[in-house]
Amino acid sequence: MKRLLLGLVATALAVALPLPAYAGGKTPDDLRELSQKLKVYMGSAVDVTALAGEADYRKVLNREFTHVTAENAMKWESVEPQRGVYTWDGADAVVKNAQRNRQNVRGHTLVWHNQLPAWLTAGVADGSIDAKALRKILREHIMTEVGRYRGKIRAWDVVNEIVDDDGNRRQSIWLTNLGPDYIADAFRWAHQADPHAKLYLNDYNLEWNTAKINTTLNIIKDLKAKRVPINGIGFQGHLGIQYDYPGDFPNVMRQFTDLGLEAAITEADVRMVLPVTPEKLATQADYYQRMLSTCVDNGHCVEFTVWGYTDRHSWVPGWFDGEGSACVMDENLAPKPAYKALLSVRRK
Ligand code: 9MR
Repeated sequence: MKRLLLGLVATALAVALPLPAYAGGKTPDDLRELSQKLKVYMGSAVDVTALAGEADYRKVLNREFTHVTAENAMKWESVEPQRGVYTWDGADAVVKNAQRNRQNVRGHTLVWHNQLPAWLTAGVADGSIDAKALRKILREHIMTEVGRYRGKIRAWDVVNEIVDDDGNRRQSIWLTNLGPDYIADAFRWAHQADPHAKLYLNDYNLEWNTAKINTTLNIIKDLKAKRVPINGIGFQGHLGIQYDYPGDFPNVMRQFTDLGLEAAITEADVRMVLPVTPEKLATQADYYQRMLSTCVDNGHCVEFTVWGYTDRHSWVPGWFDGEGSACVMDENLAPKPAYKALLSVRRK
């Protein structure tokens, strides 16, 4: 009888107690703990000036993240501003800081149409660099940069934004001078320079733009058929709450991982038209959470990187008039609802 009563009390208690907030156990304290729990790297782009000069920025970066990408410091104009004159300080600082803080590194980016050094674009424009010379210069660039960080970079964005929004291959100096094979060449050279790095194709609007998706899928199939060493697909993940959430993203990601690639969300941010309101922050939180869930649920998506973790250092206000607040922490590094929403994501 006593036992029965105890049992009844226990049952009543069990019913009365609120359900635990999360089925997967206690909520992680920070993104680093979440990363371990999800088995997905949690990354951030790094502003090298802030890394060097702002102790609070550095502290939070190193506490929260298990993966980093140099926001600008590894781009061609940063590492070779004059022909043959290399400036590795910023890039080295990111890699060194990562090694000290158990962070993996994404190398960004080897072949792009933006942030090229002036000597290169001018030389191509005035004809002093012809196609043959350009191909040699590209090879040299890839071998030098990838070689320098051999063994220290988990994944490279080998080619960035090579398809236009209309689904055509982008008419960059690479395509127009070297023809479409520059892509295969770039992957092969990168592989030669660091055989263990994962080699990615990275692009924006790839979460939803059908024309871009289809062309990119075809490029990858073609590369695979030619046994070109491509390992990953990067979805940049630049979203804005004034646009509908790209609800088909899980299927899109699946189409790519079905080709045998790993996936990463490489530059996530969710901007809004200012001013900030609690409603907008709630929508933003939902977008961030859905993006991370898409990665986690896919099973082949290994990294979720935000394009800057704090509104103090974000590319958004400088690029979109009247927009901002795109990051998971505010200017004072206080967590926004989006940060908490990320912490609540679990593997199914
Ligand atoms: O965040 C970067 C910003 O500081 C630079 O001024 C800009 C120049 O092109 O590049 C930004 O980063 C871009 C990234 O390298 C590639 N995908 C789009 C990112 C936002 O523009």
